[in-house]
Amino acid sequence: MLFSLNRLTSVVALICFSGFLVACGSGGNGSSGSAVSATTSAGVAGLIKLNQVGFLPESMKLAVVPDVSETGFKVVKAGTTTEVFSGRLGMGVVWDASGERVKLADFSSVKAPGDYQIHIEGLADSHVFTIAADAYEPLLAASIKAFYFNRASAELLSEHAGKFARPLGHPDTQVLIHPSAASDARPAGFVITSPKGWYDAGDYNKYIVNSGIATYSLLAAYEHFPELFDAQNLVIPESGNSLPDLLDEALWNLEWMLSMQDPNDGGVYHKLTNKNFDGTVMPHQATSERYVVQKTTAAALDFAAVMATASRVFAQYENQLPGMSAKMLAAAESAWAWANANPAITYQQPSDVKTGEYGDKNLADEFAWAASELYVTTKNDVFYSAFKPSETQITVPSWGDVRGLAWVSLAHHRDHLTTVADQALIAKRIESLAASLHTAWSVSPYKTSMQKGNFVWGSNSGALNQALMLVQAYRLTGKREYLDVAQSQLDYVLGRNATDTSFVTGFGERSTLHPHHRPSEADEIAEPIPGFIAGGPQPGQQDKSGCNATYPSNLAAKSYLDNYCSYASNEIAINWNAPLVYVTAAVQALTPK
Ligand code: G3I
Ligand code: 9MR
Repeated sequence: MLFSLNRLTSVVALICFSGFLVACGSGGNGSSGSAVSATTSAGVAGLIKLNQVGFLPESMKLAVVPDVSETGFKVVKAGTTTEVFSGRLGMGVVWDASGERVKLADFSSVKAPGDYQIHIEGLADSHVFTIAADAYEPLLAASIKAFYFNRASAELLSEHAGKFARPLGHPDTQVLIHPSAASDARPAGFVITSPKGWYDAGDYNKYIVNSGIATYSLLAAYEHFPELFDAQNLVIPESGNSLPDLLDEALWNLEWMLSMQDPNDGGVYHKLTNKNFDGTVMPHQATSERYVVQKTTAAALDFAAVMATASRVFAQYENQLPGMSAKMLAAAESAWAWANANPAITYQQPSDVKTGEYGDKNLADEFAWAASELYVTTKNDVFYSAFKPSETQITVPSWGDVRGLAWVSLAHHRDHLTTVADQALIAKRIESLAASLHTAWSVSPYKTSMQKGNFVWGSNSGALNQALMLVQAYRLTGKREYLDVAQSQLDYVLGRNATDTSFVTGFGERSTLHPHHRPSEADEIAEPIPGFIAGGPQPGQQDKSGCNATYPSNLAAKSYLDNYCSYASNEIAINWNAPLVYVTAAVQALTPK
């Protein structure tokens, strides 16, 4: 629907609407008639691609341009021919991930606030983009508000959810112990209560492993950039209480996670789920029986890491939440003890359960992450040894590989660690990863640190988690290039990619419209719920046998299908939105004013 002649107007309306819901600033895209031609002409390969949301005045600003014979480009005021800047295009270079030869336009020196387009003779003008000091405020708010929209066990009222109001679904007050999770104290069929939490993704199940990295990333955003969140009003039910809204939102999931721990032994159930995925229905229409399934070592360790983190974050809110910080730390410690007593229980999907697995056979990274968070929170050197610093390498985080998060927390708290902490090693690990990502970016025709092999399920979260790690290096060293590469990764998910798509619903002139997200599909509202990032391109196409639509390309960076059927490229997920929150906040907080 947004690709009609009224496309631009509709998008602006949607952005303003999402702004209404999330207390938006003035950073939405401006309007212009000429941008309409950009997506009704030559096809995606012939388009100028850039971050469709925009830039801060001091951001690095790049666009990717098809390999045309023109050697120059102009920045014009949106919808006009009024030139504000002209520059030279780089050389045409082929990106193996997309099979395209492209040139680069650098307009970083344009800093005056306003709405602009890139103009190149013979090409459609680019999408309209904004330069503004508050360009990312609506995006930051909406990317957090998306978690509210994915709350389980909650009625969404119109005063908070606008037209996306919906009845309560999945109360999860009558959850059965699955035979795989049975114990003497809680045999199969025993009923527990485990409400709240966020739906994992486009499905309605709740998984501890994925909740772990998602909740941590939000808590890290708060720990690193509290000033951005302290006064933020997300228009959620808790707004106006004495906690920042971001922490209220995180607490919704933390309370659920706490209920997933068996108080009898400290073990943590791997997931709370139906036996089968729900159909395409609204939450209140999905009424299958719910189970907690198998206690696993990964669940216990991710739980321990997040509870240890939350314990130190909520320690400053003792008056508002008496006892909560201590309760979280005790929960972390008992989960840690359970994991050490049961160090190799990997997830085995029972034959009668068909939902997501988040199975992981390598648990060294989960042990390292839990140990490091417990160390940072308690300053007990035993946990530093358990972290095994010299053996623990650094990688870009994902749900199945969380060791990078351990280094993030150590680096952030480096001035408050005990003497056993190897400060040089912490800095070396962070910088070595950032340097390799910077090298990849330097040689990338699209100026992204995403390489062909990075296009796996949820690739957009890979791009953002690369940025999250680069941000740590910038915070540690102050080297501007690391911030610039992080900006590039944000640019990538907001439109400077081979699909010409801003993958965040409601943001950008051509954004994801049909995510694999049951509420967005079943609610009979044309546009998707705003603020969700789609998984993104990846060539696996595991969903194609069930899709009537065809992927436009098999190439890694172009293998993206904006269709509800495409759960392998177009689902949304909490662990993909969380680094969007983190990176948007970081870029906003760290870019020089
Ligand atoms: O890591 C390997 C990589 O080494 C290899 O080169 C590549 C080749 O395909 O595969 C990579 O593994 C992929 C992995 O995602 C990467 O994280 C697997 O093929 C791929 O099947 C796996 O997909 C997972 C998917 O569930 C299917 O199990 C996604 O990570 C995971 O995010 C996704 O999670 C689902 C939940 O199960 C249910 N809820 C929705 C959620 C999001 O789609
Ligand atoms: O909707 C499910 C999505 O959340 C999962 O990520 C995905 C892979 O596990 O599976 C989706 O469910 C599909 C199922 O696997 C196969 N039948 C079609 C379902 C989508 O409607």
